[in-house]
Formats: sequence, C-alpha cells, structure tokens
Amino acid sequence: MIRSINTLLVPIPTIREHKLACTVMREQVLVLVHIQTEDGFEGWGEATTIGGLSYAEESPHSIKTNIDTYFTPLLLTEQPTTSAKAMQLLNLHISGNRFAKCAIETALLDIEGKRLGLPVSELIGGRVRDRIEVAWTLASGDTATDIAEAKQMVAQKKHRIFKLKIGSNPILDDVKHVLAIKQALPECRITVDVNQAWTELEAMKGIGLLQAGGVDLIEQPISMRNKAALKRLKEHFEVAIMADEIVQDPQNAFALAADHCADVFAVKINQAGGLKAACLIGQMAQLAGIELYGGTMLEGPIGTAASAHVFSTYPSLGFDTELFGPLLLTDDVLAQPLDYHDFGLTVPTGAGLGIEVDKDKVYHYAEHNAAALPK
Ligand code: MUC
Ligand code: MG
Repeated sequence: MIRSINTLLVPIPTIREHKLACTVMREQVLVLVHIQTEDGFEGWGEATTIGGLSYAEESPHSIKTNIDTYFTPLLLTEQPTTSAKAMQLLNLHISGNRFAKCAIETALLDIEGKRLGLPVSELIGGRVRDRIEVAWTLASGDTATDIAEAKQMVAQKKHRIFKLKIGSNPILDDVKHVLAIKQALPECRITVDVNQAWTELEAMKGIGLLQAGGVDLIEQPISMRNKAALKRLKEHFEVAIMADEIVQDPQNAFALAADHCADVFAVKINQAGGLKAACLIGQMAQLAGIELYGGTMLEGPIGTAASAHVFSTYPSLGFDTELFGPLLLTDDVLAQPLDYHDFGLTVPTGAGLGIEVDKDKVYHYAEHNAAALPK
C-alpha cells in the first residue's frame, strides 16, 4: 500500500551559465517525488525541464501541481500494487504530463527494486552494460572559454565527446565557433544541437558547412513540427542527423521510426513518459535500424541514475550518452555522488535505483523555495 507521495521543488545553481537557443540556465529546478509504502519502503523519482516552459509543455511548477492535485489522489485511492499497474492507471486517467509520469514511475520502480533486491535495470529488461560513456555540453557562449573547458575535461579524463549548443547566433558565426572547437580538439567527437532554431533552408546551409568541417552529428536542426523536412535533411546529408525534441512518447516514436525520419534517436526518460516507455522507444529504433543516443533533460542525480538504468539495457548505444546533468550543478543531493570516471558513468548496482538520497540536502535547497515544501 502507498502511504504517502510528496513532491518538492529543489532549485540548484549551475556551475556556469548554460546557453541554449531557447533559454539561458543559471539554475536547474529538480522536481523530486518521494513515495513511502505501508511496508516500510521509500522510493525517489525526479522530473526536470529546461528553462521552465522554454523547452517543453511542462514546467517544474506544473509537474508539482499536477502530481499533487491529480496523480496523488488517484494513486492513494486506487492503490495499484505494482509500477506497471500504476502507469496503466495514470495513462488511462491522465492525458499528457509525461515528465510527471516519469517521476512517479521512477519512484515506484525504485521501491519495487528495493523490495525485490534488484537494480531497476533488471526490472525493465536487463542490463547489457555496466558503464556508459558521457558527453559534455559546451554552452558558455564563448569559443575560447569552451575550448579551455573542453581541454580541461579531456586532461582530467572526464569527457572526450562534446556537444555544442548553437542556433541563437547568425549561421556563419555559429559555424565559425563550432569549427574552431573541432580544430582545437581533432581527436574528439564534436556534435551540435540546434534545438529547432533553423528553417529548412538555413539547415541546408548550416549542415553543409558543418559536414564539410568534420562535425560528427547534427541534433534537431529544425522545428519538431516539421517531420517531413527532418527526413529530407537526413536523406540529403551524409553526416548523421539526430531527432531529439520530435521524439516524444512511444506512439510518436513509432511513426518516426517507421518512416525512418532520422539516423539517430535521442531518448530521454522525461520526454518518453517514463523508463519503460524509453525502453520501448529504444527497442523500436533498434528494430528500424536507427542508432541510439542516451539523452538528458539535464536531470539531477536521481533522474540521471534512472536514465543510466534504461540506457544500460539498450543492445547498442552507438552514439553514447550525455548523462552529465549532475556535473552541471554546484551541489549534489546524494549521500554518495554517482561514479563518473574515465570518460564515463558506472551504472549503479544496488537495489532499486542504487542511490541514497541526502534528505538534509534536499530540504536545505527546497527551503529556498517556500512553495516547494511538502504539505
Ligand atoms: C537537449 O536538447 O538535448 C541536453 C544537453 C543540454 O545541454 O541540453 C539538453 C537538451
Ligand atoms: Mg537536444
């Protein structure tokens, strides 16, 4: 039996400004979900968005409000006995709200894993890898700062794949910035994320120049509403084109996969609507011959651990992951931080998510946000 479901808004400053085409981030607000059961188990889940409502249709506040107002009464009344039954119930009675659903499913799977003594990865298909490589996103807004940051990351064996956020400057300025970084780091994989900022014509020009300069992957160059144009770009260029914002729930991923609209899918647990939905998207991509990339909604450590469990189950993860969210934050909310070393992250092995949340830290940051405290 579920005894309680509490939600908290936990804002944590970022280590530097993080500039995307749609927003500039100075903090990340983690929406944490804490579920307790009558038989003494507790589970944690997390949802994040990027820049409030800048990136997607849910915000930290909408996630908290909708869980408190709609999800929690439904779950406490119906008392589903498993995470699968809970998700069935939520999907039947609540439309949309995939980020909120993801946070709830994460907490319930954490509990289920603890009860069974198994890591979440074993409940959602079974892990085939214990370590995953992690890219870093250079987004300071300044070329020299980005190069210095990247060189330091390589020297410290933290990251050797770099993603650049572009799309907010004139195309030729962005291309110059990317190619300067590619030239300064010839051994590294350099990818760009345009976050939908270009028109199809701009994308034809920009991608052509980036491809000629040796860039390795182009992410969501155009609007998520223009599926046909994404397919045209994918067919026109040799460089791999990755779908991100356009990949949403499994239903919509199925249509994209069937139509082979991209070379690579970025999968994000929040965007997918949960961990099992993200596994399903991975399986569909695999069947359609589409490569996989483990994406991030810049989650903190709880969402990142949950994502790592999902990506550990993918038979192949050709373009690796970008699970660097916790490293962008000035503080951690775990008793023991996630294990990042040698360019990658170790998938936790303990029961459930395999992490221990530092409640004092959580409440310390939540107190900066009075409305965030549990009732
Ligand atoms: C996105 O669009 O991929 C991932 C890394 C980052 O800096 O922003 C996110 C969102
Ligand atoms: Mg992206």
